[in-house]
Amino acid sequence: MKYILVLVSVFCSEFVLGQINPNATKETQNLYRNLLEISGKPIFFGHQDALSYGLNPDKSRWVGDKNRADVQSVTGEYPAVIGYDLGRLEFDSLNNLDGVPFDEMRRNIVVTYKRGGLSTISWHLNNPVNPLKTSWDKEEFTIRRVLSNPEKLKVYYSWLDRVSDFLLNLKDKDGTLVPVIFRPLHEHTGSWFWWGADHCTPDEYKEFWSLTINYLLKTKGVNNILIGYSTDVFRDKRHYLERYPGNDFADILGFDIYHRNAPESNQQFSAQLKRMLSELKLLGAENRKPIAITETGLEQIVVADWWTGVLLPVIADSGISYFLVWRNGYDKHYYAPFSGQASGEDFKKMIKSKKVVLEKGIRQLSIYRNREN
Ligand code: BMA
Repeated sequence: MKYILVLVSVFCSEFVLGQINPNATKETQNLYRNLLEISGKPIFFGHQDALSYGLNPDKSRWVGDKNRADVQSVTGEYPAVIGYDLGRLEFDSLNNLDGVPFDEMRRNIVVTYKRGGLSTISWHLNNPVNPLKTSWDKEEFTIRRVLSNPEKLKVYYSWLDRVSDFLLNLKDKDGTLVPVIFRPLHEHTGSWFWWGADHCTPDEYKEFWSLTINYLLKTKGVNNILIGYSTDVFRDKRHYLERYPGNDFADILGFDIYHRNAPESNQQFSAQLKRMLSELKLLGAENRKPIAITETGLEQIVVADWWTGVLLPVIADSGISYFLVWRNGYDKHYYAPFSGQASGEDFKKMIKSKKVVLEKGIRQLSIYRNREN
């Protein structure tokens, strides 16, 4: 019996090889294993802030309506993946940087888990060197200054304490911790955030990243997160890995890419996405990590058949676990169809293809269960 147990545990630990946190909760380990196993067959559709606000047919905003989501009013189903952002959790703010109450966020993450869906969390945090400045205010060499100044580092750790509290409070009624993807310090191949490429060296970025992850996982014992690493557009494998902190510090490999200047750039976008996906697929396979398009979208979806005409042909066999489109913020800034929006029919066509799924598709796959049994 003992022998069998040892064998089973060896097999299991080998099976989750690639996941960085050996102390991850059972549900979090299952999630990792299932994402690897499903590997994009089917792909999960995700939408940022889907349950928090959106647009009415006349493009005025709705905010905080219970059980409402734009994709749901188009298809009858909630997205499979929902994105959230913790920006402003650093302070005593009740709402995040886009006005979403943190309490509501917490509740929606649990509701999504109960529904069998997945939540992913980014963090547009302010600047620890000067907390009045946002992610987009580029104080010179913030990371270097935080790493070399114990006072600033203390500020940053106090912010991570708040993030840990938030994550460790994601519990269902039985007290089970809800697994989520945490995706910090994103789009770092670009330079629009203070942690971006022009504002720190690769070594500084990596050190800052590993300090962050070690603090969350080891010091704070946040065992219900998978860590997402996501660049912005990258030139090649070398560029993708230039600031990669190593296989012990990231669970999911992804990138963010937006389609701009459509329809003129349709071909160009497809070609670029195709190249990046084929490189990501190799990286995922080499490192045994699930892969994803962690953010994408065409603002205002000005191409009515964008979903099946531009996106789907490129992603269909890419092996990505999910793609997440950005938020339906206001009349000129939206990325998912809402009732009356011109790409709605085409979006439904994409879901009909079964290559991309919403709420029902992800629920059937029981991503938090050990599906071997
Ligand atoms: C950006 C825009 C901003 C928003 C930020 C963080 O892409 O949507 O309006 O504040 O993301 O969600």
